[in-house]
Amino acid sequence: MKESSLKSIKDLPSTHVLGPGTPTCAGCGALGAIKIFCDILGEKTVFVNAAGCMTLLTVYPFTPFKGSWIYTAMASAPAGAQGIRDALDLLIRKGRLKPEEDLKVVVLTGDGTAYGMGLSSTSSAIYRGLDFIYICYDNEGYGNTGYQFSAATPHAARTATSKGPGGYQRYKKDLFAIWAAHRPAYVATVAGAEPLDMARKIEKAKDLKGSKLFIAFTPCPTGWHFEPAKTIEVGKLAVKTGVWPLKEYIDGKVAHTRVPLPKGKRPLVEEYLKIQGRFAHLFSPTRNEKVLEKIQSGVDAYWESIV
Ligand SMILES: Cc1ncc(C[n+]2csc(CCOP(=O)(O)OP(=O)(O)O)c2C)c(N)n1
Ligand code: SF4
Ligand SMILES: [Mg+2]
Repeated sequence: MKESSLKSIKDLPSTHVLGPGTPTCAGCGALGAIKIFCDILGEKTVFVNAAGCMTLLTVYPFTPFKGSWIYTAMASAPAGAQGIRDALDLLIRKGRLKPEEDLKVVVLTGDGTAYGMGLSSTSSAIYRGLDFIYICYDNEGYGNTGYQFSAATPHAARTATSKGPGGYQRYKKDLFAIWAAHRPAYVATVAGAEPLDMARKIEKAKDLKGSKLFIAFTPCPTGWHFEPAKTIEVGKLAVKTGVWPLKEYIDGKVAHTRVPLPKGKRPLVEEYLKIQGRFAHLFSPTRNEKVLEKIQSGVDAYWESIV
């Protein structure tokens, strides 16, 4: 695998595919992450977009995506992608489309679809070896419908459907492990707050044949209850505290692309939690040491298991 030509964030291409005037909330982390995907993948793309906040970017007859865009139901985006891939292959085989005019098929969904409703059709698509890119922007809840919990919601977070004193009682699914277990061409976790790491991974994977999957950590000021100006800070803290590991799966192996400082030197997870209103009940009116300790030890155990 050749070394990335991207040495700093100044090297990132900007095609300004997405920009001001888009109908998302101020500080939307998903928008920033998707812009980087668009900039690196270029215009020769078909976005297959399941219902979610990012669907609102396209309001007929306008779209900020420079390639093509199609809407699908939450459960069936990879099935839609299969149809488009088959149609493109057929057109090329019949000589009605030149191979150099081929388009990349890119599924774009939120975590509600990727971790839950669309997991079955995704599993089947990877199993069939569908040549596509799947981008999940993970805002850890059903943002578009008022921020209900999803299978990506972290333990103890408050959402519109986990308002009780303890917040969400279940645990976030390990989607990276689920996808990697299918042995696809590529899987990565990325974060909008770490654009260079993200851009290098997209650049590395975009021309691989087969299923290529990205789970993008995308803070959501509206659902997570923090100031829109803090989106990057929240994202960076998730990486620095070890909450969001940056890693990739390729050729059957998992490698971490960023390893946080060792325990004792890295910031405590509570630095990340306390700047978000969805975890405010862990700090006020009294600190919930038991839950804070449980979350911290879960993160520590993860890094002990791999370093
Ligand atoms: C089968 C189905 N159930 C419910 C909805 C309503 N709905 C539209 S968007 C959405 C939330 C999707 O959550 P996610 O995939 O995480 O994307 P986000 O809204 O967070 O961007 C829901 C539940 C729907 N479109 N289809
Ligand atoms: S609810 Fe969250 S993910 Fe959706 S547009 Fe607003 S900030 Fe972005
Ligand atoms: Mg979501």
